Amino acid sequence: MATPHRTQVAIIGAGPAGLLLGHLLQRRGIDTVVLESRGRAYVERRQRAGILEQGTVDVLRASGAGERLDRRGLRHDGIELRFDGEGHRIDFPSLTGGRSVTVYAQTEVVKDLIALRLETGAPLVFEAEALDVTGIDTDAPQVRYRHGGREHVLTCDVVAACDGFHGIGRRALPNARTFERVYPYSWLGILADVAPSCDELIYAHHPNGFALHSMRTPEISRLYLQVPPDEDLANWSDARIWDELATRFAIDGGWKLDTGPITDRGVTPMRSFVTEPMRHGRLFLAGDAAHIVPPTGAKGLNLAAADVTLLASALLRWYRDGDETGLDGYSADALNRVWRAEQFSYFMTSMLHVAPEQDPFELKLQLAQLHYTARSEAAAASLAENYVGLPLPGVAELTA
Ligand code: RFL
Ligand code: PHB
Repeated sequence: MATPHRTQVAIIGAGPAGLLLGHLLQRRGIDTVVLESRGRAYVERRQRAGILEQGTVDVLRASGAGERLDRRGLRHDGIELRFDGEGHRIDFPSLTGGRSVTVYAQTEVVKDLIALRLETGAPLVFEAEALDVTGIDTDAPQVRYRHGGREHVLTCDVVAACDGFHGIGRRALPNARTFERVYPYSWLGILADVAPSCDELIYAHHPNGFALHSMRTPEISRLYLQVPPDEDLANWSDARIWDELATRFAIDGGWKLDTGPITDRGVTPMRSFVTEPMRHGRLFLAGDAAHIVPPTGAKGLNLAAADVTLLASALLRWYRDGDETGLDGYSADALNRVWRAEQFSYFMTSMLHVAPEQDPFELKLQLAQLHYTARSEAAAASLAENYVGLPLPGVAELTA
Protein backbone atom coordinates (compact mmCIF):
# COMPACT_ATOMS: atom_id res chain seq x y z
CA MET A 1 0.00 0.00 0.00
CA ALA A 2 1.33 3.47 -0.96
CA THR A 3 1.79 5.77 2.01
CA PRO A 4 -1.06 8.31 1.99
CA HIS A 5 -0.32 12.01 2.52
CA ARG A 6 -3.74 13.70 2.28
CA THR A 7 -7.29 12.72 3.32
CA GLN A 8 -10.45 14.19 4.79
CA VAL A 9 -10.55 12.24 8.08
CA ALA A 10 -7.35 10.68 9.44
CA ILE A 11 -8.22 7.79 11.74
CA ILE A 12 -5.58 6.51 14.17
CA GLY A 13 -6.19 2.88 15.21
CA ALA A 14 -7.87 -0.12 13.57
CA GLY A 15 -9.75 -1.41 16.61
CA PRO A 16 -13.54 -1.51 16.54
CA ALA A 17 -13.79 2.32 16.92
CA GLY A 18 -11.45 3.25 14.05
CA LEU A 19 -12.68 0.54 11.69
CA LEU A 20 -16.37 1.30 12.24
CA LEU A 21 -15.81 5.05 11.87
CA GLY A 22 -13.92 4.47 8.61
CA HIS A 23 -16.69 2.19 7.35
CA LEU A 24 -19.53 4.61 8.20
CA LEU A 25 -17.74 7.58 6.59
CA GLN A 26 -16.49 5.83 3.44
CA ARG A 27 -19.96 4.57 2.58
CA ARG A 28 -21.23 8.17 2.73
CA GLY A 29 -18.46 9.36 0.40
CA ILE A 30 -16.10 10.84 3.00
CA ASP A 31 -12.46 9.87 2.46
CA THR A 32 -10.57 8.35 5.35
CA VAL A 33 -7.16 6.85 6.00
CA VAL A 34 -6.83 4.35 8.85
CA LEU A 35 -3.34 4.01 10.40
CA GLU A 36 -2.74 0.96 12.59
CA SER A 37 0.52 0.36 14.46
CA ARG A 38 0.13 -3.46 14.56
CA GLY A 39 -0.11 -6.07 11.80
CA ARG A 40 -3.40 -7.44 10.50
CA ALA A 41 -3.03 -10.91 12.07
CA TYR A 42 -2.39 -9.43 15.52
CA VAL A 43 -5.39 -7.09 15.34
CA GLU A 44 -7.68 -9.90 14.16
CA ARG A 45 -6.63 -12.30 16.93
CA ARG A 46 -6.61 -10.05 19.97
CA GLN A 47 -9.12 -11.64 22.39
CA ARG A 48 -11.38 -9.10 24.01
CA ALA A 49 -15.08 -8.36 24.30
CA GLY A 50 -17.93 -10.64 23.31
CA ILE A 51 -21.29 -8.94 23.87
CA LEU A 52 -22.93 -6.57 21.39
CA GLU A 53 -25.76 -4.35 22.52
CA GLN A 54 -28.84 -4.07 20.37
CA GLY A 55 -27.72 -0.60 19.19
CA THR A 56 -24.30 -1.91 18.11
CA VAL A 57 -25.95 -4.73 16.17
CA ASP A 58 -28.36 -2.21 14.60
CA VAL A 59 -25.57 0.05 13.31
CA LEU A 60 -23.49 -2.84 11.95
CA ARG A 61 -26.50 -4.36 10.25
CA ALA A 62 -27.90 -1.11 8.81
CA SER A 63 -24.47 -0.15 7.42
CA GLY A 64 -24.00 -3.43 5.56
CA ALA A 65 -21.53 -4.99 8.03
CA GLY A 66 -23.98 -7.47 9.58
CA GLU A 67 -23.99 -10.35 7.12
CA ARG A 68 -21.77 -12.77 9.07
CA LEU A 69 -23.03 -11.38 12.38
CA ASP A 70 -26.58 -12.36 11.35
CA ARG A 71 -25.44 -15.89 10.51
CA ARG A 72 -23.09 -16.51 13.42
CA GLY A 73 -24.18 -14.16 16.23
CA LEU A 74 -26.11 -15.74 19.12
CA ARG A 75 -29.08 -13.73 20.37
CA HIS A 76 -29.28 -13.79 24.17
CA ASP A 77 -32.50 -12.83 25.92
CA GLY A 78 -31.15 -12.91 29.46
CA ILE A 79 -28.33 -13.53 31.92
CA GLU A 80 -28.11 -15.45 35.16
CA LEU A 81 -26.98 -13.95 38.45
CA ARG A 82 -25.62 -16.75 40.64
CA PHE A 83 -25.07 -16.20 44.37
CA ASP A 84 -25.67 -17.88 47.74
CA GLY A 85 -25.85 -21.25 45.96
CA GLU A 86 -28.73 -20.29 43.63
CA GLY A 87 -29.22 -18.98 40.10
CA HIS A 88 -31.64 -16.16 39.20
CA ARG A 89 -32.45 -15.29 35.59
CA ILE A 90 -32.91 -11.71 34.38
CA ASP A 91 -35.09 -11.69 31.27
CA PHE A 92 -34.26 -8.82 28.89
CA PRO A 93 -37.12 -8.60 26.35
CA SER A 94 -39.91 -8.57 28.94
CA LEU A 95 -38.12 -5.88 30.99
CA THR A 96 -36.92 -3.63 28.13
CA GLY A 97 -39.69 -3.57 25.54
CA GLY A 98 -38.23 -6.44 23.50
CA ARG A 99 -34.50 -5.62 23.47
CA SER A 100 -31.72 -8.22 23.80
CA VAL A 101 -27.94 -8.62 23.26
CA THR A 102 -25.91 -10.67 20.79
CA VAL A 103 -22.90 -12.83 21.54
CA TYR A 104 -20.44 -12.17 18.71
CA ALA A 105 -16.75 -11.78 19.45
CA GLN A 106 -14.91 -8.49 18.98
CA THR A 107 -12.38 -10.45 16.87
CA GLU A 108 -15.19 -11.27 14.40
CA VAL A 109 -16.44 -7.65 14.25
CA VAL A 110 -12.88 -6.55 13.52
CA LYS A 111 -12.39 -9.23 10.84
CA ASP A 112 -15.68 -8.29 9.14
CA LEU A 113 -14.83 -4.56 9.07
CA ILE A 114 -11.29 -5.16 7.80
CA ALA A 115 -12.55 -7.44 5.00
CA LEU A 116 -15.18 -4.86 3.95
CA ARG A 117 -12.63 -2.07 3.88
CA LEU A 118 -10.05 -4.01 1.91
CA GLU A 119 -12.77 -4.95 -0.61
CA THR A 120 -13.49 -1.26 -1.28
CA GLY A 121 -9.79 -0.43 -1.59
CA ALA A 122 -10.03 2.36 1.01
CA PRO A 123 -6.64 2.94 2.68
CA LEU A 124 -5.97 0.89 5.81
CA VAL A 125 -2.26 0.88 6.58
CA PHE A 126 -1.01 -1.78 9.00
CA GLU A 127 2.33 -1.38 10.80
CA ALA A 128 1.89 2.39 10.56
CA GLU A 129 2.51 3.91 13.99
CA ALA A 130 1.20 7.41 14.61
CA LEU A 131 3.87 9.44 16.41
CA ASP A 132 2.09 12.72 17.06
CA VAL A 133 -0.79 14.99 16.07
CA THR A 134 -0.23 18.70 15.41
CA GLY A 135 -2.15 21.70 14.07
CA ILE A 136 -5.46 20.82 15.71
CA ASP A 137 -6.28 24.54 16.02
CA THR A 138 -5.88 24.98 12.24
CA ASP A 139 -8.03 23.64 9.39
CA ALA A 140 -5.25 21.30 8.23
CA PRO A 141 -4.08 19.18 11.16
CA GLN A 142 -1.32 16.64 10.62
CA VAL A 143 -0.51 13.15 11.84
CA ARG A 144 3.14 12.17 11.74
CA TYR A 145 3.58 8.41 11.41
CA ARG A 146 6.24 5.76 10.88
CA HIS A 147 5.75 3.09 8.22
CA GLY A 148 8.21 0.88 6.35
CA GLY A 149 11.13 2.26 8.36
CA ARG A 150 10.45 5.92 7.37
CA GLU A 151 8.50 8.85 8.75
CA HIS A 152 5.54 10.32 6.82
CA VAL A 153 3.04 13.13 7.36
CA LEU A 154 -0.70 12.77 6.75
CA THR A 155 -2.54 16.10 6.36
CA CYS A 156 -6.31 16.09 6.80
CA ASP A 157 -9.42 18.11 7.79
CA VAL A 158 -10.07 16.20 10.99
CA VAL A 159 -8.17 13.68 13.15
CA ALA A 160 -10.09 10.90 14.91
CA ALA A 161 -7.94 9.34 17.64
CA CYS A 162 -9.32 5.80 17.97
CA ASP A 163 -6.01 4.49 19.25
CA GLY A 164 -7.08 2.88 22.51
CA PHE A 165 -6.00 3.51 26.07
CA HIS A 166 -2.25 3.42 25.31
CA GLY A 167 -2.50 5.54 22.15
CA ILE A 168 -0.92 8.92 21.45
CA GLY A 169 -4.05 10.86 20.39
CA ARG A 170 -5.15 11.76 23.90
CA ARG A 171 -1.77 13.41 24.61
CA ALA A 172 -2.44 16.08 21.97
CA LEU A 173 -5.53 17.31 23.79
CA PRO A 174 -4.65 20.46 25.78
CA ASN A 175 -6.31 21.10 29.16
CA ALA A 176 -7.85 17.64 29.41
CA ARG A 177 -9.14 16.49 32.77
CA THR A 178 -9.05 12.82 33.69
CA PHE A 179 -11.06 10.78 36.18
CA GLU A 180 -9.80 7.38 37.23
CA ARG A 181 -10.39 4.40 39.49
CA VAL A 182 -8.18 1.31 39.62
CA TYR A 183 -9.84 -1.73 41.21
CA PRO A 184 -7.92 -4.05 43.57
CA TYR A 185 -8.36 -7.12 41.34
CA SER A 186 -7.89 -8.42 37.79
CA TRP A 187 -9.65 -10.95 35.56
CA LEU A 188 -7.97 -14.14 34.41
CA GLY A 189 -9.71 -14.94 31.11
CA ILE A 190 -9.56 -18.21 29.18
CA LEU A 191 -10.84 -19.42 25.84
CA ALA A 192 -11.55 -23.17 25.75
CA ASP A 193 -12.51 -25.69 23.10
CA VAL A 194 -15.57 -26.96 24.92
CA ALA A 195 -19.28 -26.36 24.42
CA PRO A 196 -20.61 -23.82 26.94
CA SER A 197 -22.12 -25.46 30.02
CA CYS A 198 -25.00 -22.95 29.94
CA ASP A 199 -27.30 -21.32 27.36
CA GLU A 200 -26.86 -17.80 28.75
CA LEU A 201 -24.05 -15.94 30.51
CA ILE A 202 -23.61 -16.59 34.23
CA TYR A 203 -22.31 -13.81 36.50
CA ALA A 204 -21.37 -15.54 39.78
CA HIS A 205 -20.75 -13.96 43.18
CA HIS A 206 -18.77 -16.31 45.44
CA PRO A 207 -16.80 -15.88 48.69
CA ASN A 208 -13.61 -16.79 46.71
CA GLY A 209 -14.36 -14.04 44.17
CA PHE A 210 -16.30 -13.33 40.98
CA ALA A 211 -16.57 -15.74 38.03
CA LEU A 212 -18.17 -15.30 34.60
CA HIS A 213 -19.21 -17.97 32.15
CA SER A 214 -19.48 -16.56 28.64
CA MET A 215 -19.07 -18.08 25.19
CA ARG A 216 -17.96 -17.36 21.65
CA THR A 217 -19.75 -20.06 19.62
CA PRO A 218 -21.75 -23.22 20.42
CA GLU A 219 -18.35 -24.99 20.53
CA ILE A 220 -16.14 -22.41 22.29
CA SER A 221 -16.43 -21.18 25.87
CA ARG A 222 -15.00 -17.97 27.34
CA LEU A 223 -14.61 -17.92 31.12
CA TYR A 224 -13.22 -15.46 33.64
CA LEU A 225 -12.05 -15.62 37.25
CA GLN A 226 -11.42 -12.70 39.57
CA VAL A 227 -7.74 -12.88 40.66
CA PRO A 228 -5.41 -10.53 42.59
CA PRO A 229 -4.12 -7.54 40.60
CA ASP A 230 -1.19 -8.38 38.27
CA GLU A 231 -1.57 -12.08 39.03
CA ASP A 232 1.12 -14.23 37.43
CA LEU A 233 -0.40 -16.72 34.95
CA ALA A 234 2.30 -19.20 35.98
CA ASN A 235 0.37 -19.65 39.28
CA TRP A 236 -2.60 -21.07 37.38
CA SER A 237 -2.30 -24.58 35.94
CA ASP A 238 -5.20 -25.72 33.74
CA ALA A 239 -6.41 -27.99 36.55
CA ARG A 240 -6.39 -25.15 39.07
CA ILE A 241 -8.34 -22.88 36.69
CA TRP A 242 -11.07 -25.48 36.08
CA ASP A 243 -11.29 -26.41 39.79
CA GLU A 244 -11.68 -22.81 40.83
CA LEU A 245 -14.29 -22.14 38.14
CA ALA A 246 -16.27 -25.22 39.25
CA THR A 247 -16.12 -24.05 42.88
CA ARG A 248 -17.36 -20.56 42.09
CA PHE A 249 -20.20 -21.73 39.82
CA ALA A 250 -21.42 -24.52 42.19
CA ILE A 251 -25.07 -24.35 43.18
CA ASP A 252 -27.29 -26.29 45.57
CA GLY A 253 -28.61 -29.38 43.83
CA GLY A 254 -25.56 -29.60 41.56
CA TRP A 255 -24.46 -28.16 38.24
CA LYS A 256 -21.72 -29.47 36.02
CA LEU A 257 -19.04 -27.37 34.37
CA ASP A 258 -17.67 -29.11 31.28
CA THR A 259 -13.94 -28.67 30.68
CA GLY A 260 -11.75 -28.77 27.57
CA PRO A 261 -8.39 -27.66 26.15
CA ILE A 262 -7.53 -24.03 26.96
CA THR A 263 -6.48 -22.23 23.76
CA ASP A 264 -5.85 -18.68 25.02
CA ARG A 265 -5.36 -17.08 28.43
CA GLY A 266 -4.56 -13.65 29.82
CA VAL A 267 -4.87 -11.34 32.83
CA THR A 268 -6.70 -8.03 32.45
CA PRO A 269 -6.51 -5.29 35.08
CA MET A 270 -9.74 -3.53 36.00
CA ARG A 271 -9.96 0.20 35.58
CA SER A 272 -12.44 3.04 35.12
CA PHE A 273 -11.06 6.05 33.26
CA VAL A 274 -12.58 9.08 31.51
CA THR A 275 -10.95 12.02 29.71
CA GLU A 276 -12.90 15.26 29.35
CA PRO A 277 -13.50 16.85 26.91
CA MET A 278 -13.34 14.38 24.02
CA ARG A 279 -12.64 17.08 21.45
CA HIS A 280 -10.33 20.03 20.88
CA GLY A 281 -10.44 21.93 17.58
CA ARG A 282 -10.03 19.39 14.79
CA LEU A 283 -9.08 16.47 17.09
CA PHE A 284 -11.77 14.04 18.28
CA LEU A 285 -11.24 11.10 20.66
CA ALA A 286 -13.38 7.95 20.44
CA GLY A 287 -13.52 4.58 22.22
CA ASP A 288 -10.86 3.43 24.68
CA ALA A 289 -8.69 6.42 23.72
CA ALA A 290 -11.12 8.51 25.80
CA HIS A 291 -12.55 6.08 28.34
CA ILE A 292 -12.12 2.64 29.91
CA VAL A 293 -14.71 0.66 31.83
CA PRO A 294 -14.20 -2.52 33.85
CA PRO A 295 -15.57 -5.37 31.69
CA THR A 296 -18.27 -6.50 34.16
CA GLY A 297 -20.97 -4.52 32.34
CA ALA A 298 -19.78 -5.60 28.84
CA LYS A 299 -19.74 -1.95 27.77
CA GLY A 300 -16.25 -1.20 26.33
CA LEU A 301 -16.80 -2.21 22.73
CA ASN A 302 -20.36 -0.87 22.73
CA LEU A 303 -19.27 2.55 23.96
CA ALA A 304 -16.66 2.65 21.19
CA ALA A 305 -19.39 1.89 18.62
CA ALA A 306 -21.68 4.55 20.12
CA ASP A 307 -18.96 7.24 20.05
CA VAL A 308 -18.13 6.70 16.40
CA THR A 309 -21.78 6.51 15.34
CA LEU A 310 -22.28 9.92 16.91
CA LEU A 311 -19.06 11.26 15.41
CA ALA A 312 -19.78 9.90 11.91
CA SER A 313 -23.23 11.45 11.86
CA ALA A 314 -21.81 14.82 13.04
CA LEU A 315 -19.08 14.71 10.35
CA LEU A 316 -21.64 13.82 7.69
CA ARG A 317 -23.75 16.85 8.58
CA TRP A 318 -20.67 19.07 8.54
CA TYR A 319 -19.39 17.90 5.15
CA ARG A 320 -22.83 17.73 3.53
CA ASP A 321 -24.61 20.80 4.99
CA GLY A 322 -21.82 22.86 6.57
CA ASP A 323 -23.65 22.32 9.88
CA GLU A 324 -21.24 22.32 12.85
CA THR A 325 -23.72 21.69 15.65
CA GLY A 326 -23.11 17.94 15.74
CA LEU A 327 -19.35 18.42 16.00
CA ASP A 328 -19.79 21.09 18.68
CA GLY A 329 -22.07 18.80 20.69
CA TYR A 330 -20.01 15.63 20.18
CA SER A 331 -18.03 15.69 23.41
CA ALA A 332 -20.99 16.47 25.69
CA ASP A 333 -23.29 13.99 23.92
CA ALA A 334 -20.74 11.18 24.00
CA LEU A 335 -19.82 11.87 27.64
CA ASN A 336 -23.47 11.59 28.75
CA ARG A 337 -23.52 8.03 27.54
CA VAL A 338 -19.98 7.32 28.77
CA TRP A 339 -20.81 8.33 32.35
CA ARG A 340 -24.01 6.24 32.33
CA ALA A 341 -21.91 3.24 31.25
CA GLU A 342 -19.20 4.08 33.80
CA GLN A 343 -21.81 4.11 36.57
CA PHE A 344 -23.37 0.82 35.42
CA SER A 345 -19.98 -0.90 35.06
CA TYR A 346 -18.95 0.33 38.52
CA PHE A 347 -22.27 -0.91 39.94
CA MET A 348 -21.92 -4.39 38.41
CA THR A 349 -18.25 -4.60 39.41
CA SER A 350 -18.84 -3.57 43.03
CA MET A 351 -21.87 -5.83 43.41
CA LEU A 352 -20.09 -8.96 42.18
CA HIS A 353 -16.40 -8.81 43.23
CA VAL A 354 -14.86 -9.61 46.57
CA ALA A 355 -12.33 -6.99 47.62
CA PRO A 356 -9.14 -8.17 49.36
CA GLU A 357 -9.88 -8.28 53.08
CA GLN A 358 -13.49 -7.50 52.34
CA ASP A 359 -15.35 -5.79 55.13
CA PRO A 360 -18.25 -8.10 56.20
CA PHE A 361 -20.56 -5.08 56.02
CA GLU A 362 -19.76 -4.71 52.29
CA LEU A 363 -20.53 -8.38 51.72
CA LYS A 364 -23.95 -7.97 53.34
CA LEU A 365 -24.66 -4.95 51.11
CA GLN A 366 -23.68 -6.93 47.98
CA LEU A 367 -25.97 -9.79 48.90
CA ALA A 368 -28.81 -7.40 49.73
CA GLN A 369 -28.44 -5.80 46.29
CA LEU A 370 -28.26 -9.19 44.54
CA HIS A 371 -31.38 -10.49 46.34
CA TYR A 372 -33.20 -7.24 45.56
CA THR A 373 -32.28 -7.49 41.86
CA ALA A 374 -33.48 -11.10 41.73
CA ARG A 375 -36.76 -10.32 43.54
CA SER A 376 -37.81 -6.86 42.39
CA GLU A 377 -38.99 -6.24 38.86
CA ALA A 378 -37.96 -2.58 39.13
CA ALA A 379 -34.38 -3.48 40.13
CA ALA A 380 -34.13 -6.20 37.46
CA ALA A 381 -35.50 -3.79 34.83
CA SER A 382 -32.82 -1.24 35.71
CA LEU A 383 -30.06 -3.84 35.26
CA ALA A 384 -31.63 -5.13 32.02
CA GLU A 385 -32.11 -1.64 30.54
CA ASN A 386 -28.46 -0.77 31.14
CA TYR A 387 -27.15 -4.15 29.98
CA VAL A 388 -28.96 -4.09 26.63
CA GLY A 389 -27.92 -0.44 26.24
CA LEU A 390 -29.63 2.81 25.34
CA PRO A 391 -30.87 3.29 21.76
CA LEU A 392 -28.19 4.76 19.46
CA PRO A 393 -29.12 8.11 17.90
CA GLY A 394 -27.91 8.95 14.40
CA VAL A 395 -28.07 5.44 12.90
CA ALA A 396 -30.96 6.17 10.51
CA GLU A 397 -29.29 9.29 9.09
CA LEU A 398 -25.99 7.51 8.52
CA THR A 399 -27.40 4.45 6.89
CA ALA A 400 -30.20 6.08 4.85
P1 RFL B 1 -8.76 -0.78 20.75
O1 RFL B 1 -9.51 -2.04 20.47
O2 RFL B 1 -7.76 -0.80 21.84
O3 RFL B 1 -8.07 -0.33 19.39
C1 RFL B 1 -7.11 0.69 19.34
C2 RFL B 1 -6.20 0.41 18.16
O4 RFL B 1 -5.27 1.46 18.02
C3 RFL B 1 -3.99 0.90 17.74
N1 RFL B 1 -2.97 1.91 18.13
C4 RFL B 1 -2.30 2.67 17.24
N2 RFL B 1 -2.33 2.72 15.91
C5 RFL B 1 -1.51 3.60 15.27
N3 RFL B 1 -0.65 4.43 15.94
C6 RFL B 1 -0.58 4.40 17.30
N4 RFL B 1 0.25 5.22 17.95
C7 RFL B 1 -1.45 3.50 18.00
N5 RFL B 1 -1.65 3.22 19.31
C8 RFL B 1 -2.57 2.26 19.37
C9 RFL B 1 -3.95 -0.37 18.55
O5 RFL B 1 -3.00 -1.30 18.08
C10 RFL B 1 -5.39 -0.86 18.37
O6 RFL B 1 -5.52 -1.70 17.25
O7 RFL B 1 -9.76 0.42 21.07
P2 RFL B 1 -11.22 0.77 20.50
O8 RFL B 1 -11.26 0.64 19.02
O9 RFL B 1 -11.60 2.03 21.16
O10 RFL B 1 -12.15 -0.43 21.02
C11 RFL B 1 -12.43 -0.56 22.37
C12 RFL B 1 -12.54 -2.03 22.77
O11 RFL B 1 -11.48 -2.77 22.19
C13 RFL B 1 -12.50 -2.18 24.27
O12 RFL B 1 -13.37 -1.26 24.90
C14 RFL B 1 -12.88 -3.56 24.76
O13 RFL B 1 -12.21 -4.58 24.12
C15 RFL B 1 -12.60 -3.58 26.26
N6 RFL B 1 -12.45 -4.92 26.73
C16 RFL B 1 -13.58 -5.62 26.95
N7 RFL B 1 -14.77 -5.01 26.75
C17 RFL B 1 -15.89 -5.70 26.95
O14 RFL B 1 -16.97 -5.14 26.74
N8 RFL B 1 -15.83 -7.03 27.37
C18 RFL B 1 -14.63 -7.68 27.54
O15 RFL B 1 -14.60 -8.84 27.87
C19 RFL B 1 -13.45 -6.97 27.35
N9 RFL B 1 -12.25 -7.57 27.51
C20 RFL B 1 -11.19 -5.49 26.92
C21 RFL B 1 -11.11 -6.84 27.28
C22 RFL B 1 -10.02 -4.76 26.73
C23 RFL B 1 -8.76 -5.34 26.93
N10 RFL B 1 -7.58 -4.51 26.81
C24 RFL B 1 -7.70 -3.19 26.26
C25 RFL B 1 -6.37 -4.76 27.39
C26 RFL B 1 -9.89 -7.46 27.43
C27 RFL B 1 -8.70 -6.71 27.24
C28 RFL B 1 -7.40 -7.47 27.40
C1 PHB C 1 -16.97 -11.92 27.07
O1 PHB C 1 -17.66 -12.77 26.47
O2 PHB C 1 -15.77 -11.77 26.81
C2 PHB C 1 -17.60 -11.05 28.09
C3 PHB C 1 -18.96 -11.12 28.30
C4 PHB C 1 -19.56 -10.31 29.26
C5 PHB C 1 -18.78 -9.46 30.01
C6 PHB C 1 -17.42 -9.40 29.79
C7 PHB C 1 -16.81 -10.21 28.84
O3 PHB C 1 -19.37 -8.70 30.98
